[in-house]
Amino acid sequence: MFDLVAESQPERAILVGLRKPTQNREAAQELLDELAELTRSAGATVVDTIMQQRKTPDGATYVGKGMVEEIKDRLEDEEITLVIFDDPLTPAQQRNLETALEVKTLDRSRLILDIFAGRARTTEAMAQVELAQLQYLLPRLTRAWTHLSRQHSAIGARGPGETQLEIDRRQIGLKITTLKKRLEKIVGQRSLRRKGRERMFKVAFVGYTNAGKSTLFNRMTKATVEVENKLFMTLDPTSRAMSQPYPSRVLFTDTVGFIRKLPHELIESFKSTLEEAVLADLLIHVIDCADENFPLKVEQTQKTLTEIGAKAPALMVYNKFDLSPEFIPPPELATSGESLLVSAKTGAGVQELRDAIVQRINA
Ligand SMILES: Nc1nc2c(ncn2[C@@H]2O[C@H](COP(=O)(O)OP(=O)(O)OP(=O)(O)O)[C@@H](O)[C@H]2O)c(=O)[nH]1
Ligand SMILES: [Mg+2]
Repeated sequence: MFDLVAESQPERAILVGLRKPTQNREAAQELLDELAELTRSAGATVVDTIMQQRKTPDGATYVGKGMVEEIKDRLEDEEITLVIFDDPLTPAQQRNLETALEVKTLDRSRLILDIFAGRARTTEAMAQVELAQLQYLLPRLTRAWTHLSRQHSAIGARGPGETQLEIDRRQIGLKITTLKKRLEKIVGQRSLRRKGRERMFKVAFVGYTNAGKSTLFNRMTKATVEVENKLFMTLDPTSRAMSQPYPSRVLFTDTVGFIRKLPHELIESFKSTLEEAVLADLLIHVIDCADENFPLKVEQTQKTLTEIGAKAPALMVYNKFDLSPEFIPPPELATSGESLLVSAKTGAGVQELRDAIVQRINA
């Protein structure tokens, strides 16, 4: 993947999104703002954002021809090294845009994959991210990916009747198989470890990225998971067993966050990690109540939970209450239980959350 954090200076990026005529401006802008957060989390600087109103993306260049010209004009003036599009680009769009703009172009999926690649620390996370990257790359592998085809050493390097493109595809296919096998092995070890925990009451912290899951997890378990105001800080689940003040042993697990337009390759390859939420007896759905767009993020989280098959009841935990003391939880979002207000930062409401967990265990 691209290294967005250049040795010396961060890359300078322009972000481009589309707004359907039926979509309201705020909703479209909010997705672009989130793309900006993602870009910053990847280590690049956002110079500008562009939104074009269109019914559907242009088949050849995503935005219209005129807009391509407009973007191109701005690249030189502002020393832009990167253009990021908010929707998945087809291989053809990607190629045409890169030819026209003569700078690196990425889409949201690839940017998220890049952030995940930069954050992965454990063998498991690294294998999961690599698998997702290769699965993303495979259908996009075309002759334009010249860095993969060794054109000048073609003589002798070709198999009988095989083009370089076919060789590349086959090698990626083999790598995918190897990675899947390696992950299966890791998953096997993990389920052995799970055996020992079967009798514990399992609580998983889930929610949109940056909601404060790790901060709350740390406060409740005295763990020291790394916390930062960046998207996708946590990739690997961390678990802590606690006895006091609970009636039986409770296993708390902090998990990876969700986002809108999460590449399906990532959900697919992070299956074993997401399993922590699937096996939980209780979900703590952490929500940033200081974020005015929280309802959309709650909806996305619930959608992803359904998609991965996590069916445990959820406590709706509105975090960052210190930033928004007037906040009142909307009852319609609490689909399977009560809502609580907490501040992981100050500790307000955390005792009530513990009490609610005790009640659930006793029930
Ligand atoms: N003011 C305030 N800030 C908070 C609170 N809880 C978390 N934060 C901040 O929110 C940011 C994100 O916190 P994390 O705990 O890393 O969030 P997360 O949900 O684990 O995020 P990912 O792992 O990236 O999905 C950090 O800058 C925290 O310091 C809170 O109760 N109040
Ligand atoms: Mg986290």
